[in-house]
Amino acid sequence: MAGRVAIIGAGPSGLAMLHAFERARAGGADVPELVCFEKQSDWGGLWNYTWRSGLDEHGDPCHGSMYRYLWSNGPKECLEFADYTFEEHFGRPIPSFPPRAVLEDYILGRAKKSGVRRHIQFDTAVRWVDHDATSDTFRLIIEDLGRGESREEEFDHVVVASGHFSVPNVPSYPGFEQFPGRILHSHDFRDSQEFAGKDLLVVGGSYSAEDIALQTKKYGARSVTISYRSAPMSFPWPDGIEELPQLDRVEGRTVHFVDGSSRDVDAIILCTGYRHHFPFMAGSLRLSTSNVLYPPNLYKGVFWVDNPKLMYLSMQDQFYTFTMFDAEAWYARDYVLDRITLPDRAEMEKDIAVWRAREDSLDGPSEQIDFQADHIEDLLAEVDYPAFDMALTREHFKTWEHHKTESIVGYRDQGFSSPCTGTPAPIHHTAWWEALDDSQATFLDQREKNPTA
Ligand code: FAD
Ligand code: NA7
Repeated sequence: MAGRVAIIGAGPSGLAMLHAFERARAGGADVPELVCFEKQSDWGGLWNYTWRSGLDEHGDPCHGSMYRYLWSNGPKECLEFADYTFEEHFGRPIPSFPPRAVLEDYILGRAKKSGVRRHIQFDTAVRWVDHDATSDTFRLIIEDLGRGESREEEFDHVVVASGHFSVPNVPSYPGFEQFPGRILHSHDFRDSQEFAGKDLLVVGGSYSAEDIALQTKKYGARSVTISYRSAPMSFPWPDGIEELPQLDRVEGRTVHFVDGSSRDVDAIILCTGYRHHFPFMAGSLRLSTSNVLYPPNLYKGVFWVDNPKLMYLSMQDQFYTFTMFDAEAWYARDYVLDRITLPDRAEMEKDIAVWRAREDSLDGPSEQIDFQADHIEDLLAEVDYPAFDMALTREHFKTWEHHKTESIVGYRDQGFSSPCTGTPAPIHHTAWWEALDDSQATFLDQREKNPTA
Protein backbone atom coordinates (compact mmCIF):
# COMPACT_ATOMS: atom_id res chain seq x y z
CA MET A 1 0.00 0.00 0.00
CA ALA A 2 1.40 3.39 -0.90
CA GLY A 3 1.52 6.12 1.68
CA ARG A 4 3.34 6.99 4.87
CA VAL A 5 2.15 6.90 8.48
CA ALA A 6 3.94 8.93 11.17
CA ILE A 7 3.62 7.69 14.74
CA ILE A 8 4.72 10.15 17.42
CA GLY A 9 6.04 8.30 20.47
CA ALA A 10 7.24 4.76 21.17
CA GLY A 11 5.53 4.29 24.51
CA PRO A 12 2.89 1.59 25.04
CA SER A 13 0.44 3.37 22.68
CA GLY A 14 2.90 3.93 19.83
CA LEU A 15 4.11 0.35 20.20
CA ALA A 16 0.50 -0.88 20.10
CA MET A 17 0.05 1.03 16.84
CA LEU A 18 3.17 -0.46 15.27
CA HIS A 19 2.26 -3.92 16.51
CA ALA A 20 -1.28 -3.68 15.09
CA PHE A 21 0.17 -2.96 11.65
CA GLU A 22 2.64 -5.82 11.97
CA ARG A 23 -0.21 -8.20 12.81
CA ALA A 24 -2.02 -7.09 9.65
CA ARG A 25 1.17 -7.53 7.63
CA ALA A 26 1.59 -11.05 9.05
CA GLY A 27 -1.97 -11.74 7.87
CA GLY A 28 -1.03 -10.73 4.33
CA ALA A 29 -2.10 -7.06 4.35
CA ASP A 30 -0.29 -4.48 2.30
CA VAL A 31 0.93 -2.02 4.95
CA PRO A 32 2.04 1.56 4.26
CA GLU A 33 5.45 2.84 5.32
CA LEU A 34 5.56 3.29 9.10
CA VAL A 35 7.87 5.81 10.76
CA CYS A 36 7.80 6.16 14.53
CA PHE A 37 9.58 9.15 16.07
CA GLU A 38 10.74 8.81 19.66
CA LYS A 39 12.52 11.66 21.38
CA GLN A 40 14.01 9.41 24.07
CA SER A 41 16.93 7.11 23.32
CA ASP A 42 14.90 3.98 24.07
CA TRP A 43 11.34 2.66 23.91
CA GLY A 44 8.70 2.05 26.59
CA GLY A 45 7.53 5.64 27.18
CA LEU A 46 6.85 6.27 30.87
CA TRP A 47 7.85 2.69 31.67
CA ASN A 48 11.39 3.49 30.52
CA TYR A 49 12.51 4.69 33.95
CA THR A 50 14.81 7.66 34.19
CA TRP A 51 16.51 9.11 37.26
CA ARG A 52 16.43 12.47 35.50
CA SER A 53 13.88 15.12 36.28
CA GLY A 54 13.55 18.67 35.03
CA LEU A 55 15.39 18.56 31.72
CA ASP A 56 16.49 15.52 29.77
CA GLU A 57 19.94 15.06 28.24
CA HIS A 58 18.90 17.14 25.20
CA GLY A 59 17.61 20.06 27.26
CA ASP A 60 13.95 19.18 26.59
CA PRO A 61 11.44 18.77 29.43
CA CYS A 62 11.99 15.30 30.84
CA HIS A 63 9.24 12.89 29.74
CA GLY A 64 9.52 10.42 32.62
CA SER A 65 7.06 10.66 35.52
CA MET A 66 7.57 7.21 37.02
CA TYR A 67 9.51 6.64 40.21
CA ARG A 68 11.48 3.90 41.92
CA TYR A 69 9.45 1.26 43.73
CA LEU A 70 6.39 1.89 41.56
CA TRP A 71 4.18 -1.19 41.43
CA SER A 72 1.18 -1.58 39.16
CA ASN A 73 -1.75 0.20 40.76
CA GLY A 74 -4.35 -1.92 38.93
CA PRO A 75 -4.56 -5.69 38.36
CA LYS A 76 -2.37 -6.73 35.44
CA GLU A 77 -5.24 -8.94 34.24
CA CYS A 78 -7.10 -5.74 33.24
CA LEU A 79 -4.32 -4.67 30.89
CA GLU A 80 -3.26 -8.03 29.46
CA PHE A 81 -2.55 -8.17 25.71
CA ALA A 82 -5.01 -10.72 24.28
CA ASP A 83 -2.41 -11.78 21.68
CA TYR A 84 0.53 -11.99 24.09
CA THR A 85 -0.41 -13.15 27.56
CA PHE A 86 1.62 -12.83 30.74
CA GLU A 87 1.92 -16.61 30.79
CA GLU A 88 3.38 -16.60 27.31
CA HIS A 89 5.90 -13.93 28.25
CA PHE A 90 6.98 -15.23 31.67
CA GLY A 91 6.41 -18.95 30.98
CA ARG A 92 4.12 -19.30 34.00
CA PRO A 93 1.47 -17.35 35.90
CA ILE A 94 2.75 -14.41 37.94
CA PRO A 95 1.07 -12.32 40.68
CA SER A 96 -1.43 -9.62 39.80
CA PHE A 97 0.41 -6.43 40.80
CA PRO A 98 3.92 -6.44 39.31
CA PRO A 99 6.55 -3.75 39.89
CA ARG A 100 7.36 -1.34 37.06
CA ALA A 101 10.32 -3.27 35.64
CA VAL A 102 8.24 -6.44 35.25
CA LEU A 103 5.51 -4.62 33.33
CA GLU A 104 8.11 -2.90 31.19
CA ASP A 105 9.64 -6.29 30.37
CA TYR A 106 6.19 -7.55 29.34
CA ILE A 107 5.38 -4.54 27.11
CA LEU A 108 8.74 -4.77 25.39
CA GLY A 109 8.44 -8.55 25.06
CA ARG A 110 5.56 -8.22 22.62
CA ALA A 111 7.23 -5.37 20.75
CA LYS A 112 10.37 -7.47 20.31
CA LYS A 113 8.37 -10.48 19.18
CA SER A 114 6.63 -8.52 16.46
CA GLY A 115 9.88 -6.84 15.40
CA VAL A 116 8.64 -3.26 15.46
CA ARG A 117 11.89 -1.62 16.58
CA ARG A 118 13.04 -1.27 12.99
CA HIS A 119 10.35 1.38 12.44
CA ILE A 120 11.52 3.61 15.30
CA GLN A 121 13.88 6.57 14.99
CA PHE A 122 15.22 7.26 18.50
CA ASP A 123 16.54 10.58 19.84
CA THR A 124 14.25 12.16 17.28
CA ALA A 125 11.65 14.72 18.34
CA VAL A 126 8.68 15.90 16.33
CA ARG A 127 8.74 19.68 16.63
CA TRP A 128 5.80 20.64 14.41
CA VAL A 129 2.87 19.07 12.58
CA ASP A 130 0.61 20.92 10.17
CA HIS A 131 -1.59 19.98 7.25
CA ASP A 132 -1.40 21.08 3.65
CA ALA A 133 -4.89 21.14 2.17
CA THR A 134 -3.65 21.17 -1.45
CA SER A 135 -1.67 17.96 -1.22
CA ASP A 136 -3.79 16.61 1.67
CA THR A 137 -0.63 15.63 3.50
CA PHE A 138 0.84 16.41 6.88
CA ARG A 139 4.15 18.22 7.11
CA LEU A 140 6.31 17.25 10.06
CA ILE A 141 9.33 19.14 11.27
CA ILE A 142 11.60 16.63 12.91
CA GLU A 143 14.74 17.18 14.94
CA ASP A 144 17.53 14.64 15.11
CA LEU A 145 18.59 15.42 18.68
CA GLY A 146 21.95 13.67 18.39
CA ARG A 147 23.04 15.72 15.39
CA GLY A 148 21.06 18.84 16.25
CA GLU A 149 19.64 18.84 12.70
CA SER A 150 16.07 19.50 11.62
CA ARG A 151 14.29 18.29 8.50
CA GLU A 152 10.81 18.25 7.01
CA GLU A 153 8.92 15.14 5.95
CA GLU A 154 5.47 14.52 4.49
CA PHE A 155 2.99 11.92 5.69
CA ASP A 156 -0.51 10.83 4.71
CA HIS A 157 -1.55 9.91 8.25
CA VAL A 158 -0.33 11.01 11.67
CA VAL A 159 -0.85 9.13 14.93
CA VAL A 160 -0.13 11.13 18.08
CA ALA A 161 0.91 8.70 20.80
CA SER A 162 2.91 11.08 22.92
CA GLY A 163 1.15 10.41 26.23
CA HIS A 164 -0.43 12.90 28.61
CA PHE A 165 1.17 12.25 31.98
CA SER A 166 4.42 14.14 31.49
CA VAL A 167 3.70 17.85 31.62
CA PRO A 168 2.82 18.70 35.22
CA ASN A 169 -0.05 20.88 36.34
CA VAL A 170 1.65 23.03 38.98
CA PRO A 171 -0.61 25.21 41.16
CA SER A 172 0.75 27.75 43.60
CA TYR A 173 -0.54 28.61 47.06
CA PRO A 174 0.21 31.72 49.16
CA GLY A 175 3.48 31.35 51.03
CA PHE A 176 5.10 28.84 48.66
CA GLU A 177 7.77 31.43 47.87
CA GLN A 178 9.04 31.47 51.47
CA PHE A 179 8.67 27.75 52.24
CA PRO A 180 12.08 26.65 53.57
CA GLY A 181 11.91 23.07 52.25
CA ARG A 182 11.54 21.42 48.87
CA ILE A 183 8.37 21.83 46.79
CA LEU A 184 8.15 19.42 43.89
CA HIS A 185 5.55 17.97 41.54
CA SER A 186 4.97 14.21 41.40
CA HIS A 187 6.42 14.36 37.85
CA ASP A 188 9.84 15.05 39.46
CA PHE A 189 9.43 12.60 42.34
CA ARG A 190 11.88 9.71 41.98
CA ASP A 191 12.88 8.04 45.26
CA SER A 192 10.91 7.80 48.51
CA GLN A 193 14.07 7.29 50.53
CA GLU A 194 14.79 11.00 50.13
CA PHE A 195 11.89 11.66 52.52
CA ALA A 196 12.69 9.13 55.26
CA GLY A 197 12.22 10.70 58.69
CA LYS A 198 10.45 13.75 57.23
CA ASP A 199 6.98 15.22 57.67
CA LEU A 200 5.35 15.61 54.25
CA LEU A 201 2.46 17.41 52.69
CA VAL A 202 1.03 15.68 49.61
CA VAL A 203 -1.41 17.88 47.65
CA GLY A 204 -4.02 16.09 45.51
CA GLY A 205 -6.83 13.60 45.77
CA SER A 206 -6.18 11.03 43.07
CA TYR A 207 -3.86 8.17 42.05
CA SER A 208 -0.54 9.97 42.43
CA ALA A 209 -1.42 11.42 45.84
CA GLU A 210 -2.60 8.02 47.02
CA ASP A 211 0.45 6.13 45.80
CA ILE A 212 3.12 8.67 46.75
CA ALA A 213 1.65 9.06 50.25
CA LEU A 214 1.81 5.28 50.70
CA GLN A 215 5.25 4.97 49.11
CA THR A 216 6.89 7.66 51.18
CA LYS A 217 5.39 6.24 54.39
CA LYS A 218 6.46 2.73 53.41
CA TYR A 219 10.05 3.91 52.97
CA GLY A 220 10.20 5.76 56.27
CA ALA A 221 8.54 9.20 56.13
CA ARG A 222 7.57 10.25 59.68
CA SER A 223 4.15 11.58 58.69
CA VAL A 224 2.21 12.27 55.52
CA THR A 225 -0.67 14.74 55.35
CA ILE A 226 -2.75 14.58 52.17
CA SER A 227 -4.62 17.73 51.19
CA TYR A 228 -7.61 17.21 48.92
CA ARG A 229 -9.41 19.90 46.93
CA SER A 230 -12.78 18.33 46.06
CA ALA A 231 -13.24 15.17 48.08
CA PRO A 232 -11.14 12.99 50.37
CA MET A 233 -10.13 9.56 49.09
CA SER A 234 -11.15 8.19 52.50
CA PHE A 235 -9.14 4.99 52.29
CA PRO A 236 -8.31 3.23 55.56
CA TRP A 237 -4.88 4.88 55.76
CA PRO A 238 -2.15 3.31 57.88
CA ASP A 239 -0.92 5.14 60.99
CA GLY A 240 0.98 8.25 60.03
CA ILE A 241 -1.14 9.18 56.97
CA GLU A 242 -4.10 11.52 57.30
CA GLU A 243 -6.30 13.52 54.91
CA LEU A 244 -7.17 17.17 55.43
CA PRO A 245 -9.07 19.59 53.18
CA GLN A 246 -7.66 22.14 50.76
CA LEU A 247 -4.51 24.05 51.49
CA ASP A 248 -5.15 27.69 52.37
CA ARG A 249 -1.67 29.15 52.88
CA VAL A 250 1.84 28.38 54.02
CA GLU A 251 3.69 30.32 56.73
CA GLY A 252 7.29 29.23 57.17
CA ARG A 253 7.09 25.45 57.36
CA THR A 254 3.53 25.53 58.73
CA VAL A 255 0.82 24.60 56.22
CA HIS A 256 -2.69 25.86 56.96
CA PHE A 257 -5.85 24.23 55.62
CA VAL A 258 -9.23 25.77 54.87
CA ASP A 259 -10.82 24.10 57.93
CA GLY A 260 -8.42 26.03 60.19
CA SER A 261 -6.14 23.08 60.96
CA SER A 262 -2.38 23.26 60.39
CA ARG A 263 0.70 21.02 60.32
CA ASP A 264 4.45 21.57 60.21
CA VAL A 265 6.10 19.90 57.22
CA ASP A 266 9.57 19.51 55.71
CA ALA A 267 8.57 19.09 52.05
CA ILE A 268 5.55 19.51 49.79
CA ILE A 269 4.77 17.14 46.93
CA LEU A 270 2.21 18.43 44.45
CA CYS A 271 0.28 15.44 43.10
CA THR A 272 -1.92 17.77 41.14
CA GLY A 273 -2.09 15.96 37.83
CA TYR A 274 -0.87 16.61 34.32
CA ARG A 275 -1.72 18.70 31.27
CA HIS A 276 -2.52 17.50 27.79
CA HIS A 277 0.18 19.51 26.11
CA PHE A 278 0.96 19.29 22.40
CA PRO A 279 3.08 22.33 21.51
CA PHE A 280 4.25 20.48 18.38
CA MET A 281 0.76 20.40 16.85
CA ALA A 282 -0.49 23.33 14.75
CA GLY A 283 -3.38 25.07 16.52
CA SER A 284 -6.03 23.68 14.16
CA LEU A 285 -4.84 20.11 14.88
CA ARG A 286 -4.17 20.44 18.58
CA LEU A 287 -6.23 18.49 21.09
CA SER A 288 -7.26 20.62 24.03
CA THR A 289 -8.75 18.73 26.94
CA SER A 290 -8.58 18.04 30.63
CA ASN A 291 -8.08 14.51 31.95
CA VAL A 292 -11.47 13.00 31.07
CA LEU A 293 -12.76 9.64 29.87
CA TYR A 294 -14.03 11.00 26.53
CA PRO A 295 -12.01 13.99 25.25
CA PRO A 296 -13.71 16.40 22.83
CA ASN A 297 -13.27 16.34 19.04
CA LEU A 298 -12.10 12.72 18.92
CA TYR A 299 -14.49 10.35 17.15
CA LYS A 300 -14.31 6.90 18.75
CA GLY A 301 -11.89 8.56 21.17
CA VAL A 302 -9.29 8.50 18.37
CA PHE A 303 -10.07 10.44 15.16
CA TRP A 304 -9.69 14.21 14.93
CA VAL A 305 -13.11 15.22 13.60
CA ASP A 306 -11.76 18.04 11.43
CA ASN A 307 -9.44 15.60 9.70
CA PRO A 308 -9.61 11.91 10.70
CA LYS A 309 -6.28 11.21 9.00
CA LEU A 310 -4.96 12.63 12.24
CA MET A 311 -5.40 10.22 15.14
CA TYR A 312 -4.70 10.50 18.83
CA LEU A 313 -4.16 7.36 20.93
CA SER A 314 -4.74 6.94 24.67
CA MET A 315 -5.73 10.51 25.40
CA GLN A 316 -8.39 9.35 27.86
CA ASP A 317 -8.06 9.21 31.62
CA GLN A 318 -7.17 5.61 32.20
CA PHE A 319 -8.71 2.74 34.10
CA TYR A 320 -7.87 0.44 31.23
CA THR A 321 -4.47 0.99 29.70
CA PHE A 322 -2.78 -1.46 27.34
CA THR A 323 -6.08 -3.15 26.42
CA MET A 324 -7.57 0.20 25.49
CA PHE A 325 -4.46 1.23 23.55
CA ASP A 326 -4.71 -2.00 21.55
CA ALA A 327 -8.40 -1.46 20.80
CA GLU A 328 -7.71 2.09 19.62
CA ALA A 329 -4.66 1.05 17.63
CA TRP A 330 -6.47 -1.80 15.88
CA TYR A 331 -9.32 0.54 14.93
CA ALA A 332 -6.94 3.28 13.72
CA ARG A 333 -5.02 0.70 11.69
CA ASP A 334 -8.16 -0.58 10.00
CA TYR A 335 -9.13 2.96 9.06
CA VAL A 336 -5.69 3.54 7.51
CA LEU A 337 -5.94 0.20 5.68
CA ASP A 338 -9.37 1.18 4.30
CA ARG A 339 -11.05 -1.66 6.14
CA ILE A 340 -13.25 0.76 8.10
CA THR A 341 -15.09 3.75 6.71
CA LEU A 342 -15.90 6.61 9.04
CA PRO A 343 -19.24 8.46 8.89
CA ASP A 344 -19.50 12.12 7.87
CA ARG A 345 -18.54 14.89 10.23
CA ALA A 346 -22.06 15.56 11.51
CA GLU A 347 -22.49 11.90 12.45
CA MET A 348 -19.12 11.85 14.18
CA GLU A 349 -19.97 14.94 16.20
CA LYS A 350 -23.34 13.49 17.16
CA ASP A 351 -21.68 10.30 18.38
CA ILE A 352 -19.07 12.20 20.41
CA ALA A 353 -21.82 14.29 22.01
CA VAL A 354 -23.67 11.16 23.13
CA TRP A 355 -20.55 9.72 24.80
CA ARG A 356 -19.65 13.00 26.44
CA ALA A 357 -23.15 13.54 27.78
CA ARG A 358 -23.04 10.05 29.24
CA GLU A 359 -19.69 10.78 30.87
CA ASP A 360 -21.20 13.87 32.52
CA SER A 361 -23.89 11.71 34.09
CA LEU A 362 -21.57 9.02 35.52
CA ASP A 363 -21.78 8.43 39.23
CA GLY A 364 -18.68 6.90 40.81
CA PRO A 365 -15.90 4.52 39.78
CA SER A 366 -18.13 1.54 38.94
CA GLU A 367 -19.98 3.50 36.24
CA GLN A 368 -16.72 5.04 35.04
CA ILE A 369 -15.20 1.57 34.62
CA ASP A 370 -18.22 0.40 32.62
CA PHE A 371 -18.06 3.54 30.50
CA GLN A 372 -14.45 2.92 29.53
CA ALA A 373 -15.12 -0.79 29.01
CA ASP A 374 -18.00 0.15 26.69
CA HIS A 375 -15.68 2.44 24.72
CA ILE A 376 -13.24 -0.45 24.26
CA GLU A 377 -15.97 -2.92 23.29
CA ASP A 378 -17.37 -0.39 20.84
CA LEU A 379 -14.01 -0.43 19.04
CA LEU A 380 -13.34 -4.14 19.36
CA ALA A 381 -16.71 -4.99 17.79
CA GLU A 382 -15.36 -3.88 14.40
CA VAL A 383 -11.79 -5.23 14.40
CA ASP A 384 -10.09 -8.62 14.49
CA TYR A 385 -8.49 -8.28 17.93
CA PRO A 386 -8.34 -11.74 19.57
CA ALA A 387 -11.26 -12.54 21.88
CA PHE A 388 -10.84 -12.30 25.66
CA ASP A 389 -13.22 -12.09 28.59
CA MET A 390 -13.93 -8.37 28.74
CA ALA A 391 -16.80 -8.90 31.21
CA LEU A 392 -14.29 -10.44 33.61
CA THR A 393 -12.06 -7.36 33.43
CA ARG A 394 -15.05 -5.15 34.39
CA GLU A 395 -15.69 -7.42 37.35
CA HIS A 396 -12.00 -7.42 38.31
CA PHE A 397 -11.82 -3.63 38.29
CA LYS A 398 -14.87 -3.37 40.55
CA THR A 399 -13.48 -6.00 42.94
CA TRP A 400 -10.17 -4.10 42.92
CA GLU A 401 -11.97 -0.87 43.87
CA HIS A 402 -13.62 -2.77 46.71
CA HIS A 403 -10.30 -4.23 47.87
CA LYS A 404 -8.86 -0.71 48.01
CA THR A 405 -11.60 0.50 50.29
CA GLU A 406 -11.04 -2.54 52.52
CA SER A 407 -7.26 -2.22 52.72
CA ILE A 408 -5.27 0.40 50.85
CA VAL A 409 -1.98 -1.20 51.92
CA GLY A 410 -3.23 -4.72 51.18
CA TYR A 411 -5.10 -4.53 47.87
CA ARG A 412 -1.97 -5.48 45.93
CA ASP A 413 -1.80 -8.76 47.84
CA GLN A 414 -4.85 -10.09 46.00
CA GLY A 415 -4.81 -12.29 42.90
CA PHE A 416 -7.08 -12.19 39.84
CA SER A 417 -7.67 -14.64 37.01
CA SER A 418 -6.57 -13.96 33.46
CA PRO A 419 -9.30 -12.85 31.00
CA CYS A 420 -7.22 -14.50 28.26
CA THR A 421 -6.19 -17.86 29.72
CA GLY A 422 -8.49 -18.19 32.75
CA THR A 423 -5.49 -19.02 34.95
CA PRO A 424 -5.67 -17.57 38.47
CA ALA A 425 -2.70 -15.46 39.53
CA PRO A 426 -0.59 -16.74 42.41
CA ILE A 427 -0.35 -14.55 45.50
CA HIS A 428 2.98 -12.74 45.75
CA HIS A 429 5.43 -14.17 48.27
CA THR A 430 5.71 -10.94 50.25
CA ALA A 431 2.95 -8.52 51.29
CA TRP A 432 3.31 -5.32 49.26
CA TRP A 433 3.55 -3.18 52.39
CA GLU A 434 6.58 -5.26 53.48
CA ALA A 435 8.17 -5.66 50.03
CA LEU A 436 10.97 -3.10 49.81
CA ASP A 437 12.84 -4.83 46.97
CA ASP A 438 10.98 -4.27 43.69
CA SER A 439 13.50 -5.97 41.39
CA GLN A 440 12.21 -8.31 38.72
CA ALA A 441 14.40 -11.16 40.00
CA THR A 442 12.96 -10.97 43.52
CA PHE A 443 9.40 -10.51 42.31
CA LEU A 444 9.58 -13.54 40.04
CA ASP A 445 11.34 -15.76 42.58
CA GLN A 446 8.37 -17.68 43.90
CA ARG A 447 10.64 -19.55 46.33
CA GLU A 448 11.39 -16.33 48.17
CA LYS A 449 10.01 -16.80 51.71
CA ASN A 450 8.60 -20.13 50.55
CA PRO A 451 11.54 -22.42 49.84
CA THR A 452 9.35 -25.46 49.17
CA ALA A 453 7.42 -23.83 46.31
P1 FAD B 1 3.81 7.42 27.31
O1 FAD B 1 4.12 6.20 28.09
O2 FAD B 1 3.87 8.73 28.01
O3 FAD B 1 4.77 7.44 26.02
C1 FAD B 1 4.77 8.51 25.12
C2 FAD B 1 6.08 8.52 24.34
O4 FAD B 1 6.04 9.58 23.38
C3 FAD B 1 7.30 8.76 25.19
O5 FAD B 1 8.27 7.75 24.96
C4 FAD B 1 7.81 10.13 24.77
O6 FAD B 1 9.20 10.28 24.85
C5 FAD B 1 7.33 10.22 23.32
N1 FAD B 1 7.13 11.59 22.84
C6 FAD B 1 6.38 12.55 23.41
N2 FAD B 1 6.42 13.68 22.66
C7 FAD B 1 7.21 13.41 21.59
C8 FAD B 1 7.63 14.19 20.47
N3 FAD B 1 7.23 15.45 20.29
N4 FAD B 1 8.45 13.59 19.57
C9 FAD B 1 8.87 12.31 19.74
N5 FAD B 1 8.49 11.54 20.79
C10 FAD B 1 7.67 12.08 21.70
N6 FAD B 1 -0.62 2.53 33.74
C11 FAD B 1 -0.83 1.24 34.09
O7 FAD B 1 -1.37 0.48 33.31
N7 FAD B 1 -0.45 0.77 35.32
C12 FAD B 1 0.20 1.56 36.20
O8 FAD B 1 0.55 1.11 37.29
C13 FAD B 1 0.47 2.91 35.84
N8 FAD B 1 1.14 3.73 36.68
C14 FAD B 1 1.42 4.99 36.29
C15 FAD B 1 2.17 5.78 37.16
C16 FAD B 1 2.51 7.07 36.81
C17 FAD B 1 3.32 7.90 37.76
C18 FAD B 1 2.06 7.60 35.58
C19 FAD B 1 2.41 9.00 35.20
C20 FAD B 1 1.30 6.82 34.71
C21 FAD B 1 0.98 5.52 35.05
N9 FAD B 1 0.25 4.67 34.21
C22 FAD B 1 0.01 3.38 34.57
C23 FAD B 1 -0.39 5.18 32.96
C24 FAD B 1 0.51 5.35 31.72
O9 FAD B 1 0.02 6.52 31.14
C25 FAD B 1 0.35 4.22 30.70
O10 FAD B 1 0.66 2.97 31.29
C26 FAD B 1 1.24 4.35 29.46
O11 FAD B 1 2.57 4.64 29.76
C27 FAD B 1 0.72 5.35 28.44
O12 FAD B 1 1.39 5.08 27.24
P2 FAD B 1 1.54 6.14 26.07
O13 FAD B 1 2.37 5.47 25.02
O14 FAD B 1 0.21 6.66 25.69
O15 FAD B 1 2.33 7.36 26.70
P1 NA7 C 1 -5.23 13.03 38.21
O1 NA7 C 1 -5.87 11.71 38.35
O2 NA7 C 1 -5.55 13.84 37.02
O3 NA7 C 1 -5.60 13.85 39.52
C1 NA7 C 1 -5.13 15.15 39.77
C2 NA7 C 1 -5.46 15.53 41.20
O4 NA7 C 1 -4.89 16.81 41.46
C3 NA7 C 1 -6.96 15.64 41.46
O5 NA7 C 1 -7.26 15.03 42.70
C4 NA7 C 1 -7.16 17.17 41.54
O6 NA7 C 1 -8.17 17.56 42.43
C5 NA7 C 1 -5.84 17.62 42.11
N1 NA7 C 1 -5.59 19.04 41.86
C6 NA7 C 1 -5.47 19.66 40.66
N2 NA7 C 1 -5.24 20.96 40.85
C7 NA7 C 1 -5.21 21.17 42.19
C8 NA7 C 1 -5.02 22.29 43.00
N3 NA7 C 1 -4.83 23.52 42.46
N4 NA7 C 1 -5.05 22.15 44.34
C9 NA7 C 1 -5.27 20.94 44.89
N5 NA7 C 1 -5.45 19.81 44.17
C10 NA7 C 1 -5.43 19.94 42.84
O7 NA7 C 1 -3.64 12.92 38.26
P2 NA7 C 1 -2.71 11.88 39.03
O8 NA7 C 1 -1.32 12.40 38.88
O9 NA7 C 1 -3.21 11.60 40.39
O10 NA7 C 1 -2.85 10.54 38.20
C11 NA7 C 1 -2.44 10.52 36.84
C12 NA7 C 1 -1.86 9.20 36.44
O11 NA7 C 1 -0.63 9.01 37.12
C13 NA7 C 1 -2.73 8.01 36.72
O12 NA7 C 1 -2.95 7.26 35.57
C14 NA7 C 1 -1.96 7.20 37.74
O13 NA7 C 1 -2.02 5.83 37.50
C15 NA7 C 1 -0.61 7.77 37.79
P3 NA7 C 1 -9.75 17.48 42.07
O14 NA7 C 1 -10.10 16.06 42.43
O15 NA7 C 1 -9.86 17.78 40.60
O16 NA7 C 1 -10.34 18.50 42.94
